[in-house]
Amino acid sequence: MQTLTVATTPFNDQKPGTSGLRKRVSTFQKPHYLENFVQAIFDSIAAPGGSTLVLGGDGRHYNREAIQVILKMAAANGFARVMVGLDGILSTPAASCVIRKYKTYGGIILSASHNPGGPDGDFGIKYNGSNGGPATETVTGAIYAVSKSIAQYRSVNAPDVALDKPGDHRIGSMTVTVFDPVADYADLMESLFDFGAIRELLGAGFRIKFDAMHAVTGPYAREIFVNRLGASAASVMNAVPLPDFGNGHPDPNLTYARELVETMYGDNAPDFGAASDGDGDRNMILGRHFFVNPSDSLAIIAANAHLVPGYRSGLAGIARSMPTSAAADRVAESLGIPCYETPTGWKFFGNLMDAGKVTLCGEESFGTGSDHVREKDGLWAVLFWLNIVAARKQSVETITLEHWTQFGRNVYSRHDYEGIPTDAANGVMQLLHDSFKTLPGKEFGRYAVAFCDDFSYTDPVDGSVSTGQGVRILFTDGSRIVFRLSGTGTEGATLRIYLEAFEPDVSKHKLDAQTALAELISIALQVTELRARTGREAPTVIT
Ligand code: VG1
Ligand code: CO
Repeated sequence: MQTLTVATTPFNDQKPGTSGLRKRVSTFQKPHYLENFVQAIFDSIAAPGGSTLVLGGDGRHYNREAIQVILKMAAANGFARVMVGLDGILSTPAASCVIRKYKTYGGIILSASHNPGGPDGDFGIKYNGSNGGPATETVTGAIYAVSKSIAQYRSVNAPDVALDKPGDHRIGSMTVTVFDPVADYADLMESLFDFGAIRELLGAGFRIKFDAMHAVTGPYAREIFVNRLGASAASVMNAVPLPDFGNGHPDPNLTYARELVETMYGDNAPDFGAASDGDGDRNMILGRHFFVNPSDSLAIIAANAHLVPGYRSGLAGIARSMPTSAAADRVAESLGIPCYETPTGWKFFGNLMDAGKVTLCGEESFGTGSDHVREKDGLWAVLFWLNIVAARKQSVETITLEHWTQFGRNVYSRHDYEGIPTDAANGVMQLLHDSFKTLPGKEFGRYAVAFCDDFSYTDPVDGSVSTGQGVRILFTDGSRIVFRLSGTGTEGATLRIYLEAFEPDVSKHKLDAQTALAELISIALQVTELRARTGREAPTVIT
């Protein structure tokens, strides 16, 4: 087989963001764009000859084409085997599971996660290492550096591989193994949770609704909920992965998972609702007429972990991203275990899990997971909740209210302003930085600013430092507002405002979060001059 060395010139915009490189499909379709980035990955990771790579994606537009390109490049770069999910499908947590189970060198995941898909939508690519987790900032920095000076990439002349035919195929001396993307993952779930108890719960008339949002989790949810747990086929909606996600926005939140939300808040609603995102690593948990905030979900999972077989022996620790509420910290304190605060993005949890410092991790952005893999895991979180409900025989709402009664409630909300002009967004962040000196001591109604900073993190395992991870304004009563610019968008800028206030008073626990946080919301608008600077009257998404 002839190896081709193709001359190329660098693109200047291949810096991986919060989770890999995300761009418009049309950008990835530019000649050499994908190839350059893949070669930059291969050059940076320098896998020894004979290594195995895992490859798959969330099924979005351009998934199959990209896989064929990457397979040929892997052959030319000396890989002995690539394991590809059937039809090119592999959820992000399943990819992590397979990398770990088969001890491969690493994997390439094709996904832009919750971003819309289709020819006019987004595409994405990221590299995960042999621990199954997203490459650390050191590795993504190296990839970016190579991408800026790349002069050639390697490929081979070979026919496309039939991704719909399970089994071994060959490209020259490299084997391509097309495998069932669901089985290993479903087996792992069955090893962690009490499937017997959940089956009994569902058999006793407990009704669930899982929304796969026409994204990758459809086949996984069918196998797990319907085939293995006996739920009715109607329990899984939008279960067929589509390249454009049915024109939807595969982001499981109250805005974009509207169909499910309407079902769960409607008449005769099911007992339990959940949804996942494009690549299957996020989760939204709903009870009948009830929404569980993701920060609370992490805390409730931690507080109830002793009820779940895979976690009965106890938790080493918990980690949460900085903007995630401190609800989990309260649980960690009561369990006598450490709680770590990391920057946004799952890549920061890997070292803590590998070092055995934490068992559970979570982000406010509908991401929860544990050391069973090295990614956040949507269906895992759904199964965790079902296991808790089966063990406690209480509704989602009762479990949450009882949790708040015991620990107090960290009232929480995130306001996203999507697609604002980059200049305006940078101006807002600059204004906040400029206010660091004058804000402390300032009073806004019943709130007084204690201090503000731009969060930086020193990894306790490898000592690496990540700066500029989000502006925090902390108030004297422990409330806070956090401001960050998104690192996953592809158009303009997205400003995220995270609001949190602690409410110990049980009589106020049922208050709507927006009402309870109204004062903080208005402070956030005031200190950012947001309306004047962006012309926006309201957030795009509130969660
Ligand atoms: C967002 C979330 C972050 C999450 C990241 C990847 O990043 O806020 O918590 O880890 O998406 O999730 P950002 O930079 O846009 O705020 V996924 O499911 O898109 O891989
Ligand atoms: Co995702």
